[in-house]
Amino acid sequence: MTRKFTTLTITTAFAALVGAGAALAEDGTWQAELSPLNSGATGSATTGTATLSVSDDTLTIRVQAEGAAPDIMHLQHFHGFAEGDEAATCPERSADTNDDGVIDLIETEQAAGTTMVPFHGDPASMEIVADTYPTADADGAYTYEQTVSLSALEEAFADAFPDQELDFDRRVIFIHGVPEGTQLPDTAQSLGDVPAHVTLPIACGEIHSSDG
Ligand SMILES: [Cu+2]
Repeated sequence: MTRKFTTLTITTAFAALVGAGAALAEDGTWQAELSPLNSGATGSATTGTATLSVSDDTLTIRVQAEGAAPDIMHLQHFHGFAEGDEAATCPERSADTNDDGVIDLIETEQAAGTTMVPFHGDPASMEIVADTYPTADADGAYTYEQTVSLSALEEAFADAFPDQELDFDRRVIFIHGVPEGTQLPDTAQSLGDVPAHVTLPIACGEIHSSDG
């Protein structure tokens, strides 16, 4: 009698585990407090809050930013390491390895890894170059909100980064972009043909689960 009960309990527990495993990411909420980067070069301190909420197959991404350069589009993404299980961190002052006074996109890579998921009109497209990133208002503020099919994003992410899962807890969020014509050192590096003023990081925050 006792044995039968135990077997049944284990079977039920196992079924529950398998069921939970079917969803790659569990429901929950993650947050990042965004702190200014390169404010010496930009002349303003960009701050903000990003929230990622997963409910069933819906990921809702919200970013509220202020102190960004007004009236221009701001690239924003989460970055992380494409290999291994290292957690990305926001770059410190010492990340300016060529000592030109700015931490450019390439100089963030040692601490934060690579550009992963864009927060624009279609994150699951994984297209980094796009014109649907948010634009700051005349006061340098913007609110971005986008819902994404979690399964579509996970599929696209797995194609781009075969050894990785979304793993928000190991990622950081960057906001980029200063006005064209901002005086940047010639040594400021960028991504491919994209001008350095577009990708210059202006805020960064590490993502943490806010579910305790
Ligand atoms: Cu980025």
